Amino acid sequence: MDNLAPAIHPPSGIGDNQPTHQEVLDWVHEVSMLTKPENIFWCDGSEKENAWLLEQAQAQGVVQKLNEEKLPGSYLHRSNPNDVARVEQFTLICTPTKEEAGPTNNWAEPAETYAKLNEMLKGAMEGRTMFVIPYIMGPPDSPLTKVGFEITDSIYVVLSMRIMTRMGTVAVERLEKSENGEWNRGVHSLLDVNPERRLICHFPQDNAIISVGSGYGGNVLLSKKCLALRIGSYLARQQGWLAEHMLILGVESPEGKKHYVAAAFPSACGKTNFAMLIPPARFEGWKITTIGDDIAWMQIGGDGRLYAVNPENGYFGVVPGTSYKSNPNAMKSIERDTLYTNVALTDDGDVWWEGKDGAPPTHAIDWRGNEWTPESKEKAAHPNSRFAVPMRNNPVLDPDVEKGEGVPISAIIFGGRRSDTMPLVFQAFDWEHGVYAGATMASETTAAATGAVGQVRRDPMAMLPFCGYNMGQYFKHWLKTGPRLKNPPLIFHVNWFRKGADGKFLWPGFGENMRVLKWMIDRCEGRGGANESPIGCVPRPEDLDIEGLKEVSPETMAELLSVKSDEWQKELEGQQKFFDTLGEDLPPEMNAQRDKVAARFGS
Ligand code: SAT
Ligand code: MN
Repeated sequence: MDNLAPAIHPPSGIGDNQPTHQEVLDWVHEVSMLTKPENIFWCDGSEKENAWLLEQAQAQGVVQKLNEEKLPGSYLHRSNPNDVARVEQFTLICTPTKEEAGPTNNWAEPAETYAKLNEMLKGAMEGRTMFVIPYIMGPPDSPLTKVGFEITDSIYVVLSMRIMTRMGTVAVERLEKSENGEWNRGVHSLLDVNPERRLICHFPQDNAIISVGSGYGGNVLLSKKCLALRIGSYLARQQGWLAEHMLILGVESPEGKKHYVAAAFPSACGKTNFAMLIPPARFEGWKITTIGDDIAWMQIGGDGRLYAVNPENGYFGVVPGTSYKSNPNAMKSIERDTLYTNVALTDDGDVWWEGKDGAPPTHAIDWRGNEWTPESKEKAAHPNSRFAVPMRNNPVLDPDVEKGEGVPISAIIFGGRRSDTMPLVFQAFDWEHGVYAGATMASETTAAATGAVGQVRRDPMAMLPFCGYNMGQYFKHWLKTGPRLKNPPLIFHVNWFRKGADGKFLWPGFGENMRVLKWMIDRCEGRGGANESPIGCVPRPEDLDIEGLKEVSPETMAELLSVKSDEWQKELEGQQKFFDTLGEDLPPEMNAQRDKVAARFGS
């Protein structure tokens, strides 16, 4: 299913909703003079428009309709096999100085990069349609909400953006009313989907993004990682708020007491699963609700607490491994109105992936479009295959998801995928120690980005690929935010992925993570015991409610909660190495915190 389809010509009443905003018009004109599309399609986000675009996308073979009875309103897209994940090596931060982007980002000089991109974009849309997508990130009435316009020559991007953002008139109206006139300019072109001509470029000073040569989610849905995180984090520092790679969930006790929690995990570490968790039987009466599964924008409220909104309108989740066992709420969400990318197609127009409930089909078409049977060596679905689904499909969507002021955050959780070293959970002693715990986060790499899978890399606050400026400055911004909060959230670190000597996971994860969450809520309410370890407060086995959890023996529990001096010596060395790469921008508090941990270990 090639993305590179010829122009489409809508009937009148579709694609002609041109806004009157002069700056937008000038910019669109400028980009069209450069890229030379056959026509311009002004998106309004309406049902009528979407239905027509879906027809066109099917006719062009960009998407395929799935079985209407099994998966109403759902479609399958296959990306180019060379284009299935984010490409960090081709993701650039273009600030006037290299220093501003910092040592963890790929920097490029803005004027040179614009010149190079303009060269690549010359005539790039000839014979094709240029879509203009107005969208907002954030609830319509939130002070945090941002306006963006994305120009794209991919109909798949338009269909996805309509799911992932609030698209159309709402954005045009918001820009018209805006006091500061701030809006993001995003230009995307598939070019010829050639990995050698693939670049995802951010110009934070200009609030602009240009992405070429890819058709894959995180590279081209410019609202998501590009605006909401990279440009977002840059604006957040300037404007005194936080743009974070965090899910947001609500936890309600049987007595009706509710807390909200924000949690940062690297891509493909189970954020979507955690955000939709179903508590085990032992926790009858407890309810988890979802505000967001990937991104949190947080600001300080009038009462001195941290308030979070989810800027997105849908979920772009990893499909493989999603099942009624791992995430029933996600399964229910993706039974309709879902745009699947790179999963397998069964003979009856259903979808299949590794880890789905039930037996695999005897025959399917795999994510590359090849014949597949259970005997095939190749995977049926790509490990980073995705679903895009409107958040309204989530059976446990939080009722306050549209609240403009956001929801008050009681706890922040950092976590990575670590086979050893990191206990199941610990609590930071205070805000500064919590920032250090986030800053030293590390995780084994996953299929969400191209490159080797399973290597431990530092991924501070899960923002390594998403921070739009100097990481040392980013830590400073976090350090400065704490003292501005009268009632700061408690900060925790979790690791669901610790393994035993036999290489098997020690903790069952998924719904059982409720047990750890419950301890964190206890701590927020001033209850819940813990041991003070050198790395933070670790619950004693008796502090966690593990009733009914037969698969975790007392020995396993002890192993899960253990803090081992030899592993930590190595860990502290790894942290030091990472800190050293940040040079002078690293706030001194970070090394001081590290030294304190070392001292508590007595070394
Ligand atoms: O980057 S994506 O938005 O495609 C998904 C992820 O890596 O979290
Ligand atoms: Mn993510």
